[in-house]
Amino acid sequence: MTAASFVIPPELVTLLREAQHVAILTGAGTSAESGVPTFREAQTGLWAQYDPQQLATPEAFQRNPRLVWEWYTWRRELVNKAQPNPGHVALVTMEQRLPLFTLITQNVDGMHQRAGSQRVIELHGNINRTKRWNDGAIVEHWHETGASSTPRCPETGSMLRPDVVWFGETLPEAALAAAIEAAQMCDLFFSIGTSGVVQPAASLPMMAQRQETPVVVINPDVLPLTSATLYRIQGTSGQVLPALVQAAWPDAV
Ligand code: BJW
Repeated sequence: MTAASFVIPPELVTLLREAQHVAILTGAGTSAESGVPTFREAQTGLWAQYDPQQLATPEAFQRNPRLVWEWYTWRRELVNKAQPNPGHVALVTMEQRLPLFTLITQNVDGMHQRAGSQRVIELHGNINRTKRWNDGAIVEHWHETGASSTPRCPETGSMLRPDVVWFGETLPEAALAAAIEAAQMCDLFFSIGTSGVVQPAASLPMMAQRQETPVVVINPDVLPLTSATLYRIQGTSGQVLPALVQAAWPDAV
C-alpha cells in the first residue's frame, strides 16, 4: 500500500485539531511495522502457527509451564529487538498536542512507552514484567533454571509467569476502569490495528459511540463495518497516523 492510497477526511482533521479529549485503542497491528507479529492474520499471525489454547491460557501454563515460559522468552527477545515505528511516534505527538489524551493498548510489548508516550493504559499486561503464579506479585529478579521447569521466585519458591492477561483471566481492574471512563468521556475515539474480537477491549469503541462520540478505525484490512465505525481509514498505522498528525498540526515534525 502506498501513502497515497488512503484518504483522510478533512472534517476528521478538524475534529482532531479541536478535540479536548482523544482516546485511542491500539492492537497488535500498531506494532506490525516494527516487525512484531500480530495474532490473527492468516499467514503471519501468531495464532496461525501456535495454538492459543496451548500457550495463552492458565490451563496451558499448568499443563506445561516450561513450554509457555519458553514461548514468552522467545517473544520477549523479539519485541525487545524491535524499534517503535512512525505510527508510535505520531501518537507521541498527539499526546503532546492535545489537552487530554488517553492511550489504551492491548499490546504487551511496551512499544508506546519506548516511543515516548507518557501515559499508557495496558489492558493485557506487559511481556517484560514477571509475576508469581500463586499470588500475582511482581518479581524483579530471578535465576534462569534448567530446561525442565520455569524459574521460581527467590523468596517464596512459587513458579514465575509473564505478567500478561491470558484468555479466561480478568483484566487489571484499574486499567479497565480507566479505559472505560476514557471511552465514555472522550470526544473522539480511535481504534487502531486491532481486529476487535477480544473482549472486553472490543467493546470500548461501542461505549464511545453510545455517547455519540465519533469513532475512527485505522486498519489496512477491511473489517466488517461495526455500528461503531464512523470513519474508516484503510491503511497502516505507520502511514496513516503520521499523515493525520501532519494534516492536523502542519508544524509537527
Ligand atoms: C494493522 C497493521 C498495520 C495489521 N497497521 N493495522 C464475550 C463474548 C465472547 C467471549 C468473551 C467475552 N468476554 C470475554 C470473553 C473471552 C475472551 C474473548 O474475548 N474471546 C474472544 C476471542 C471470543 N476474553 C478474555 O478471556 C479476556 N478476559 C475476560 O474477559 O475476563 C472475564 C471473562 C473471562 C471469561 C469469560 C467471560 C469473562 C482476556 C483476554 C486476554 C487476551 N490475551 C491476548 C494475549 C496477551 C498476552 C500475549 O501477548 O501473549 O491478548 S490474546 C491476543 O488478542 C492479545 C491481544 O492483545 C488480543 C487482541 O488482538 P489484536 O491486538 O486485535 O490483534 P489481531 O491479530 O487480532 O489483529 C491485528 C489487526 O491489525 C488486524 O485487524 C490487522 O488487519 C491489523 N493490522 N498490520 C494497522 N501495519
